[in-house]
Amino acid sequence: MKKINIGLLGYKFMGKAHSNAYSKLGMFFDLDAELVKKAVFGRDEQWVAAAAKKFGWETYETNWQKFVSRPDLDIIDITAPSNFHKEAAIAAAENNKHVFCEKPLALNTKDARDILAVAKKHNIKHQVGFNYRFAPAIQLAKKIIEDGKIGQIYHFRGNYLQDFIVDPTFPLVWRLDKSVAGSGSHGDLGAHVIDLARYLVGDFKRVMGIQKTFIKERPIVEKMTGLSGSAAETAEYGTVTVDDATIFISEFENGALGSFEATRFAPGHKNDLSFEINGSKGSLRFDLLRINELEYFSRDDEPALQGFRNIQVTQDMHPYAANWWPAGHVIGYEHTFVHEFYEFFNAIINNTPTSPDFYDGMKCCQVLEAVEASVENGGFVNVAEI
Ligand code: SOE
Repeated sequence: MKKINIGLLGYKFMGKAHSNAYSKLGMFFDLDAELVKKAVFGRDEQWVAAAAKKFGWETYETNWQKFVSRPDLDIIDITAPSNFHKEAAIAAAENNKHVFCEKPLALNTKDARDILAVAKKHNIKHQVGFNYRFAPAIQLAKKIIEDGKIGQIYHFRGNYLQDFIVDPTFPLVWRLDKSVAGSGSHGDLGAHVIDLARYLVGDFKRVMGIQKTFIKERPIVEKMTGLSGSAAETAEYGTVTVDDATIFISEFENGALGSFEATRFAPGHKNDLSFEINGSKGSLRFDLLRINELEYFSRDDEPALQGFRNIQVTQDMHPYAANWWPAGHVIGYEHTFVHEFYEFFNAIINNTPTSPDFYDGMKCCQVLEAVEASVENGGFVNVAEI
């Protein structure tokens, strides 16, 4: 059987999620290839060696140029912070590797376009890590919409709420540094909701937003771990250069209206992505905290019996469900990564298109940037002008 050798760049939160997905994929899904966890890259030898051992990678590298040009690697999977995406993705594509890259694809639309151009030139397969598209409930929502069951879409209402930085003494981790992350809640959380809206409703026409950084100075971080970090009690304070919260409204090309909120200042909400879509014939509701469920309201139901029905998306006929457990045995967050990689590797093996690809990654950056331009200059910004 053909082997596909994977190179993983980065080994923290997303590196762990991806490593886990690679381990599970072959056990639950049939792929016409054997996936090999060949090499992991990290700058610090002690840490990357430990991660390689723990996550099951055969080898590790500490020199990224050497890593992306290793002849024994077929794909490069980028899970490093966003400011490294462009350099790494372009170098990998120039070495004719297929590239998977975490979201947001780049710090800005121009960089995203540059990455897309190189990927196209080298004719590699490319995909962006919008993993929530691959929750079975989202796939079912897509099918319901495509089958015309909620009719013409009028509204998309989406939120992504977290609270992990609400404490003003939470340190200045890389996610709060614009030069590393590109933006704050907007690009980290909002990017997922924007992508889901594009996937389910269609392209954005114009946007208008407002952003706020509630806590402008934070203790300088000493050690970063996953999302979090620690600072010395005597630490000096540095400036937060990203948004803590972004809210925007939009009009889609098809005439639907959207409203979006992304914040890390919503106490009680640890990781809560939710949306509602309203159409001429019905509505859909999803909440990540109830990832196995999709709510559907149909105006075609008998009037006296109308109401939101709660579909448990865990039966064999539901997307991906048959690959896991018998009906009703729920799945979770980590399974979305297994599904996205199943699609990515199938596209490589069968030479079919990937989705969401770097074009989708670029389109998301374009919406992010249009919102920022609107915050800066006021009023609506046409997304196509970015
Ligand atoms: C942290 O805010 C984070 O892990 C994001 O980086 C992810 O993309 C999101 O899925 C969950 O929250």
